[in-house]
Amino acid sequence: MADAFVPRPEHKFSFGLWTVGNRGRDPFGDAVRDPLPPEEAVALLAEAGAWGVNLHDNDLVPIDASASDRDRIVRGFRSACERHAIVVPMATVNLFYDPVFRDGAFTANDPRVRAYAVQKTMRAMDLGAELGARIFVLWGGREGTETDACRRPDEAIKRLREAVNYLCEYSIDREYGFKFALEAKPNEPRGDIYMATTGAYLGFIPTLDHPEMVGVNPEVAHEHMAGLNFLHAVAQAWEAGKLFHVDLNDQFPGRYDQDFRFGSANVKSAFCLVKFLEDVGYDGPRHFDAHAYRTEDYRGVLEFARGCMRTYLILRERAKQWHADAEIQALVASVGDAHDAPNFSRYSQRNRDALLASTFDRAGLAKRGLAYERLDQLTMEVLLGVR
Ligand code: GLT
Ligand code: MN
Ligand code: MN
Repeated sequence: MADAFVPRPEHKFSFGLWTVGNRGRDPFGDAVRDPLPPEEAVALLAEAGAWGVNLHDNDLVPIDASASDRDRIVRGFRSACERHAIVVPMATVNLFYDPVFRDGAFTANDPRVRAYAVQKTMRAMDLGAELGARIFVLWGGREGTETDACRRPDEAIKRLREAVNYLCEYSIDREYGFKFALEAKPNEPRGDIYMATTGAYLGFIPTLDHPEMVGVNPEVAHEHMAGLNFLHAVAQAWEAGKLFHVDLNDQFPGRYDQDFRFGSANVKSAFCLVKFLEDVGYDGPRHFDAHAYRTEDYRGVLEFARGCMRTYLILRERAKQWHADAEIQALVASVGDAHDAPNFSRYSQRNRDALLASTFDRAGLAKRGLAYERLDQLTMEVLLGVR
């Protein structure tokens, strides 16, 4: 693949151990791939050209490992990362797999489960810090309900706040320098998950003790599952200074969590997303939280990983082309070119009176064609490679 679409470290492409290590289990069928030991996952990612690897505590260290086993495993993993020049930008904690979390982790009704969840997260933070991670993702997959008779949802929010506040203090206390990135999802594995959308977390964060330490980790599939526009969620997070991380994958709306290869389902939304991230200069990791089809062996997994990065780079190239296209730019510029509009950018008595006294040619304004059909067609032609 000697072309312009070769991943480089400055692109900051990362994958979770659980992504390339996904064994193809689903609710109706068992694993189709053998386990991929973490050190081999690192080798596979290096071969694909990735920059970073992310992990849950238990992707690397089994939940019941002894302290000495833990240290041995971590040492081996660290040296594999060094050998393959792969960094660990983000760490997270598994608060969803073990049956103890069946009623939630930070929001569970049993205070012992809540305390265990916080303790488990503190240990996952120790592990992440040891591996050099500076971003800590919290995805509350089990924080939800099948029946809302079980607890008041506002109580769940209070518990979640208490836990995140505690974890921020722990990071400060240990001088880990973590930024927390909260990841929303509307449902699955719970019937409903609290904090269903990125927007919900953006409303929650300012209520925390250390809001400056906490942002979001939006995932394409999770907003698409809810039928929402992912780019709009990302843009709101970016504008609020809260886009600490991003989970790239793909998903058809209204289905179970598909976690498809980036750009493989909704190529136009993927294009607009890449264009946005590049336009604003998003500088964080571009993390692919997806997995290969169940039909694949590990060769297919390698192709899957390459495909995620390659599609991103192709779309980035198309975005540059879109910006350089004179006809497209003329159309974009012509939409907002009315210079005789009254100024209302900042409120003052003078411009209040001027605005109230203004007259508008309402019918004329409504008649002017905006040429978005042409604009979209040209955008599609850039995307389809015929311009
Ligand atoms: C899990 C989930 C992802 C989260 C991961 C982090 S785990 O695979 O589907 O969206 O980002 O906990
Ligand atoms: Mn997902
Ligand atoms: Mn995710």
